[in-house]
Amino acid sequence: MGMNAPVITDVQALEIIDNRGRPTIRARVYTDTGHCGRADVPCGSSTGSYEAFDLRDGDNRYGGRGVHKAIANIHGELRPALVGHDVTVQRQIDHLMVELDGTKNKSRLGGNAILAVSMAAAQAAAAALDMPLYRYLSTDGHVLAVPQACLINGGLHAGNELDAQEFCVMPVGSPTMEEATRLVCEVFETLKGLLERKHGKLSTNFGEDGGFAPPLSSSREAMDLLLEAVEKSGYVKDVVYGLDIAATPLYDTTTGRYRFDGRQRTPDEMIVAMQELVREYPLIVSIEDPMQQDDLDGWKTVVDSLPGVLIVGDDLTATNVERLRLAIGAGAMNALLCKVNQIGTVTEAMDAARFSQRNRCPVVMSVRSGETEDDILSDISVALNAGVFKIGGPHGGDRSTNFNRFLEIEAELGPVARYAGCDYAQLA
Ligand code: 2PG
Ligand code: MG
Repeated sequence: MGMNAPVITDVQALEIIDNRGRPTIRARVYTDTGHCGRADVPCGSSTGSYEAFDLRDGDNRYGGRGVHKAIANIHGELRPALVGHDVTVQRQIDHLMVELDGTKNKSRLGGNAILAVSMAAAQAAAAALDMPLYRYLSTDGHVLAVPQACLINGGLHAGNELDAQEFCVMPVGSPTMEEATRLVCEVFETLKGLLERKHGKLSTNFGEDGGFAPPLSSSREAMDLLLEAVEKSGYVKDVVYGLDIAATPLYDTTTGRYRFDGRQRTPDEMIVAMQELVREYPLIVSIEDPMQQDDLDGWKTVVDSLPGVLIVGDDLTATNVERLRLAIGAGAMNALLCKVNQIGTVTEAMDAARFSQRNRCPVVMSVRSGETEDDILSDISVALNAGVFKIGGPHGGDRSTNFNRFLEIEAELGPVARYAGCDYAQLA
């Protein structure tokens, strides 16, 4: 920016709660133009070990999950370093915070503290420049990602016996985000009715991704229900499917076995299980974390044996360019799950996404299981022209918020907007 660049005048943070009733950070960045940017930090439950450090108090409040220490770091260290800084140079702001932390995984100040300020600074800059955030982050952002909507939850996100974590619909045949959203919600309603009839009312309770958590115990039962709900809703031609196996927590390092779909499996048997699922359900176009995060050879076999299927790295890569370089170099993945809090700054998350896109691995933006009503991820998705957005189910304000921001952006962009649709894997 030129001589009159807007400058940061204050940074304030507050402990708030997320959708699970656990504490998280809300930060505000203020500028000398009278503007303010606000952001809340998400949090996972099926977290990989390569993620940025989530700094928690470890005392008797909230079972040790309080964020007072992280907030003290924002006020005591990040605030003085940033006051007076041009708010419109996101890369410099993020770099400065990473350097100040000085550790590899942001464990000194906390990845959650740094991310809160990083996102709030981006919002403040966009506000000060009177631009929507997606436009501030990229002059070319115009793609509305296919929402990968998790309608059936299992794994660590549900109290049922389903081992795989997420069974999702992807409305690739819809012409617009507006229609894609309608499709997801109509299928969700139909599924509710089906579950009630087949498994009783209790089966329509919700899981942690905003989908249902019915008492199922196999991937086939979950897939059959999704297929039936889509058919009954009249959308057979428009929908493909995505799974998140979230295999790392299913893997027992002492026995070297996975617990999956009712039995113990060796890594080879796990690979076969993935191949069988795709053979039986050829409309599965995306499988995330099919193997545990350190089995690069296993991942490569999955990639090689399932051409045309996105094999998406989440715990494997943790939105980290170094991990990505390793995984892409090993041929162990062909798509990236991008979660901003895995790496801890907006700049680094966007760098990881762009690195992935340059290497012909499409980007799936993603929420966490622990979210607030913050909708920043939709703007980042549009800025990156990401092809898919793993958005959760449509239940709860923490889930509807990103759908609603997408709808707002689509309307605002008008004829320039492009819904990714069937090109979800081709976009860079
Ligand atoms: C995942 C996410 C998405 P968590 O595994 O992809 O909901 O779960 O945030 O618990 O890591
Ligand atoms: Mg995952």
